[in-house]
Amino acid sequence: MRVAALYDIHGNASALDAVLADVRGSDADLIVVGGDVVEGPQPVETLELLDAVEVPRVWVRGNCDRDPSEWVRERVVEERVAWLAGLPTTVTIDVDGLGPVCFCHGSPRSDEDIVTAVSTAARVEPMLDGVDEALVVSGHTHVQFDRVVANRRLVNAGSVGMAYQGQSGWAYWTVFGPAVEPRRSGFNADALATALRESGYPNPEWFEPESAEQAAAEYEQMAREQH
Ligand SMILES: [Mn+2]
Repeated sequence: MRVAALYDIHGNASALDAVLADVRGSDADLIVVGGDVVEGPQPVETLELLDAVEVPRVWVRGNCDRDPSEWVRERVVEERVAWLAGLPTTVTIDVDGLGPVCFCHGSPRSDEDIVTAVSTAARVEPMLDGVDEALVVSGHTHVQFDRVVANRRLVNAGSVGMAYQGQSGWAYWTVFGPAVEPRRSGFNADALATALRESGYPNPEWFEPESAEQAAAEYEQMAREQH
C-alpha cells in the first residue's frame, strides 16, 4: 500500500484541488484524510472534492471535525457534521516498506496534543503510551517534519490548506511507501484570499503565512499552557 496523507485541509478548496491533481500522479493506492477538513472558508466545496476523487479514502478525525465552528455548522449538512465527529481518532495501515503506520491528528492520545519539530522526548513519550507502531503520522501543527524522538519515528504530514511554512500559495502533504516523501503543491493564493473575503469566514487571520520556526514556538507555548 502506498499512501498519500492529506492533513489539515481547513476548507481551502483551491489548495486541495492542486494537491489532488498531484496525488493522481503519485501512484497512491489510498488517501488518508488526516483531520481538520471543513474548518475554513469552503467547507462544502472541500467535501465535494474529496468525495469525487477516484482514489479510496480513509478518514481520521481532527479536533475541528469533532467541534466545528457555528459558521461551518450552518453550511455543512447536519448528517455530515455528525459523520465527521464520529470518525476514528487513529487508523493503522500497512504501508509498503514501512510496515504498520499509525495515522492520527494531534497524537495517538488526543486530537489536541501538540507535537512540533522541537517538542521534547519527555513531552512526547506519554502521548505514545501503548502505541506499537514504529512510525506515527500526525498533523495539527501545520508544519512538516520527520524526526526520531524516544526511539520512535514521528512525521508531520504538513497542512494542505493552512500551512505555516513561509510563503502563501503552497500546500503540503506527504506520500508514504516505501519511503517517506514530503511533497508540496503550488496553488492560487489569490483564490484563497477571494474565498476568505467573499465567504465571510470569521477567522481569516488563521490563514496568514508564518515561518515554520515561529509557528513551532507558538505551538510549544500553547502546549505549555495546556498543562
Ligand atoms: Mn488544523
